[in-house]
Amino acid sequence: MFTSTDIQINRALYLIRRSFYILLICHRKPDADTIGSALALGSVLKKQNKKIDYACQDEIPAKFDFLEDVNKIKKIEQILKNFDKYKLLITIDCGSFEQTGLHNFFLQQELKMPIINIDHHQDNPEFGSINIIKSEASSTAEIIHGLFKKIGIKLDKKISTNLLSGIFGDTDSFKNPNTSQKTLKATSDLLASGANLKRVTKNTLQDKSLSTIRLWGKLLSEIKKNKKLGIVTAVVTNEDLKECGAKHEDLEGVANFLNSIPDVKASIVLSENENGEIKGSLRTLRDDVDVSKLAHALGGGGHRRAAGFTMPGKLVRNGANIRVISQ
Ligand SMILES: [Mn+2]
Repeated sequence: MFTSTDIQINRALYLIRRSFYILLICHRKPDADTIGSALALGSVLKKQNKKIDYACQDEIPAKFDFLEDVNKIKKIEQILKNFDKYKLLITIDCGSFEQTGLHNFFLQQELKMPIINIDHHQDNPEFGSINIIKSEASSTAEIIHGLFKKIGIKLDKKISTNLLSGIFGDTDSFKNPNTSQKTLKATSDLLASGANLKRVTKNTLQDKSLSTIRLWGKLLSEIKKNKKLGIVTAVVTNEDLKECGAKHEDLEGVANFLNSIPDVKASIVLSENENGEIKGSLRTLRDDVDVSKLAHALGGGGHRRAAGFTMPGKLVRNGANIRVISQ
């Protein structure tokens, strides 16, 4: 029996067959999943004699330099000039059209080419012409691995390592509850195809700079726990970032780390960004907590176990306390 995903996959394959220039889009604030998945899919498409470009709104952080071909990912501005040559866009791990960064340049309806949207975010609004969404998958890399298997693509070392990086990143080294039997089967298959686990673990686990560790030290020393709700909160102001010589991206992983405390139900990391906004990152490891509900209530979104929101406002220190001033 055909499932609706099979139909979407067949339609996607048809679109790919008839398109020569294809643009693969990584989401803004790129992570290992969007980068590894895009590069893996891109190298398979190149083997099918397609002309592939990769683009991302934001600069790719240096910690991903270990991924082969990562230097081929361009900023969106660099590919705008000849944009109409692309006959197909494939968005990778983008939870919404805004996550692609393309909305800064086009309205979606202005785009002349179809979009294949491959993603695992639970609240993906299916903005593509074709949507291959599996919210039960640990990562987009896991979905793409499944697609390759289904259509009989042979994986080489490079493709396997890129996909493994995506899975390793999104499962937080297989620690997050999104790690399923399917995830581990896919991982095992990637290892059998030559994925370099050592390269992935080394580069993923030793990815913190001195300034990151300083920033973590500062915010960890000030965390607060709400005993009644079992929520731990950490707060970072722009001042803190400056003081530690750290960047906003250095906060990645803190919200997960706070769930190391055994009786914690969920964690929230509130941080200021340069645009006068407060960003909230919510994480839980528990099955009976859905942090996306709180994120939704605050105008954001995400998964049951990992969600976030952004709101205009400031964080103001008042002695040992921090006040959230929303605008
Ligand atoms: Mn992902």
